[in-house]
Amino acid sequence: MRSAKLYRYVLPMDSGVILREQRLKEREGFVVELMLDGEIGRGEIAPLPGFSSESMDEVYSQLVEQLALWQHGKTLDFDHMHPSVAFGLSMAQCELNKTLPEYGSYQAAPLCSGDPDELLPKLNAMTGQKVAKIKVGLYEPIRDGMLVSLFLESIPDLTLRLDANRAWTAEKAQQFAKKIAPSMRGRIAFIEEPCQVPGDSFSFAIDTGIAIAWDETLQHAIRKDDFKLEDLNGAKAIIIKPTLIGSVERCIGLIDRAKSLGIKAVISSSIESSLGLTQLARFAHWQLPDEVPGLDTVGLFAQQLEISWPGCELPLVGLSDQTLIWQS
Ligand code: OSB
Ligand code: MG
Repeated sequence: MRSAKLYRYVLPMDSGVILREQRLKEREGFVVELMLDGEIGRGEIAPLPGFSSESMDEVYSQLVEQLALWQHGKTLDFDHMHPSVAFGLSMAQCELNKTLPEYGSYQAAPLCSGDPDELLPKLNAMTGQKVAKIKVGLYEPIRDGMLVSLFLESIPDLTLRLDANRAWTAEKAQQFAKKIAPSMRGRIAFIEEPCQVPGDSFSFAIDTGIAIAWDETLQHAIRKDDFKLEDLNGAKAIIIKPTLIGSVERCIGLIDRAKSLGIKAVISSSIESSLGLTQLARFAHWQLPDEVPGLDTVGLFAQQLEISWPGCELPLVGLSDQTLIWQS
């Protein structure tokens, strides 16, 4: 017997500067529960305002339609769903049929968006590879360059990931790079999307020797029917945010293609609740066991949902405290 439940959650949070354009004070989304023969599989569907093209209403109608199909034993066609819906439903299925392993990569790259002093204790607590992520492009590029350079000089075993979210012109990106000594540039694992125009980011990588990663560019390109990863050249890494990309199968396809092209793939958060985030950590460990994922976002929330992120002390609220909006 198949049955399903659909919850709508609202959690207090403060996205701070992570989202740049808008500061989210609340995060809302859906959680599906698929039940079959006493087993349960959950998935989170939380389109991210400013990033996802689908709205909560669109997601709701598609979910109800797809859940009815699932209940009648139909095979779901994830390629024709909104990315967030495809991701959440496919994740619920993976949990239900136990293809998603339990063990997760919970050691995420600590995210620093403002005060560099906050990053130091987090780095000291890291056991394996020391890798942190710093948001740049919020202040003057020269200041960013000096800050990055200071971190690299003072912590010799540190590797940095940077993210400019397309903040710079080619000229500003150059001003940033000038502040980083060439001998240090290799310790910047990559900078995500330094320039407004992808072509400028590509030239930046060639001119400076600082590796780049595609994030927004990948999200746009993948919407096209004739998408090919090899057309997105010039980057050392791609950032995969499953909520913005699509089903588990689709993400695995991208990861496999990236591996065969020698491109690093990094699983990253779209600010899911602790429920979705822990599944992303399990997904990351399953598919990319040697890669630190970009999942240090649970701290933006004031509460966790149902499943706790290991080591996180924020209060946990249950799914049963959220609104059950549909069930079969
Ligand atoms: O800019 O990469 C981004 C989260 C939501 C939307 C956009 C971004 C992010 C993150 C997630 O930075 C954290 C990470 O990638 O490490
Ligand atoms: Mg990014």
